[in-house]
Amino acid sequence: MKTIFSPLHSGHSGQMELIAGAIVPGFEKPSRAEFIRARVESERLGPILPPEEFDLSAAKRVHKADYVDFLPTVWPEWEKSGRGGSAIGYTWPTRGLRGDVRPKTIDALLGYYSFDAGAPFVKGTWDAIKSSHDVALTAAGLVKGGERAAFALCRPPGHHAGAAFMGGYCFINNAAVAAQWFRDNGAKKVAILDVDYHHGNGTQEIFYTRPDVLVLNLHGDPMTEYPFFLGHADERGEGEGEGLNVNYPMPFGTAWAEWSASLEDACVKLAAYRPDIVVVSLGVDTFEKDPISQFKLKTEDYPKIGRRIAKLGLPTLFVMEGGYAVEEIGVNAVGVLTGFEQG
Ligand code: 6XA
Ligand code: ZN
Repeated sequence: MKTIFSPLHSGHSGQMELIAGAIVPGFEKPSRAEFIRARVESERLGPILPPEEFDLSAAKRVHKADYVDFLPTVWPEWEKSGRGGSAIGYTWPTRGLRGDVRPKTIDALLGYYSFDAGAPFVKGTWDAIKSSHDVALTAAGLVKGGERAAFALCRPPGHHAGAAFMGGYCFINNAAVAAQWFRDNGAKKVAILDVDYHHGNGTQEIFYTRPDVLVLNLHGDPMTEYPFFLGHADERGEGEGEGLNVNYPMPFGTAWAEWSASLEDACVKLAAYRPDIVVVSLGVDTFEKDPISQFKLKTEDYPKIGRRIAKLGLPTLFVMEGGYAVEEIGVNAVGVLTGFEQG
């Protein structure tokens, strides 16, 4: 399997984040991608190739154009305002406030275009976002070109980013952009299987009323886990998308026996949908030693995930999402991929 990777991810570095009442160095850091790249090499998964450059037209098919156009302006505007550090919003248009009026200053716009303080910008952030998007589309191109699978080693991740908002380390929803690109390039139906520990609220929002993209999400129950405000089992899609959003919220402490039962159910539903392509939002923060997560998957479980996905027998694009136990992130992520190749 080929891996697409860009060194430009590393400019998105040194961000601070607000978590559990403290400002701390960002968990979503460059070494994550480097550990995965090193493991791809040492396991000889296949060649590691740079992305091609794509314009933002595919991104604007799933995100609002004004949101996409805002992203490259953030750091220049922040610098103009005389500040360094991390550009983060601090006021959000929640219930009872006007979310329909676009404000004017950078602080206000950062709040307007986000749902939390979890997507900070530094100087290299836009170039990293754009490269991550290019990585996903380049890998999608390989799958469309006939490869059985490809690995988009995306950083920053994407699944929390919605049509017009960032959050949770995510800016452009790489998996959603790739799914849309497949639709626009011949695929009639696409399925997105999100195995990251956190609910992919952005992906759900983007495709919620769509009949042509099935979204399946396995994740920590939002009653007690981030992103808290989406990801319940009764969210099943709407209108033409009715029945085509499937959530598997699971409690803290979930280990392979229960988690794999959800995966099995998701795979059965996925197969019944008969998509042309599968996009896997591949997070490995389900790992027992993940510093911000509460599931109990073990290193030996990750190849089994890959083998189950391989059994679907469908062209598959793996898009990297979360995972913060940096020492093991490469072993676990590449474990899924080698499991797929053996399956
Ligand atoms: C709270 C935690 C963000 C989790 C991001 C993640 N700021 N999503 O891993 O998949
Ligand atoms: Zn996650």
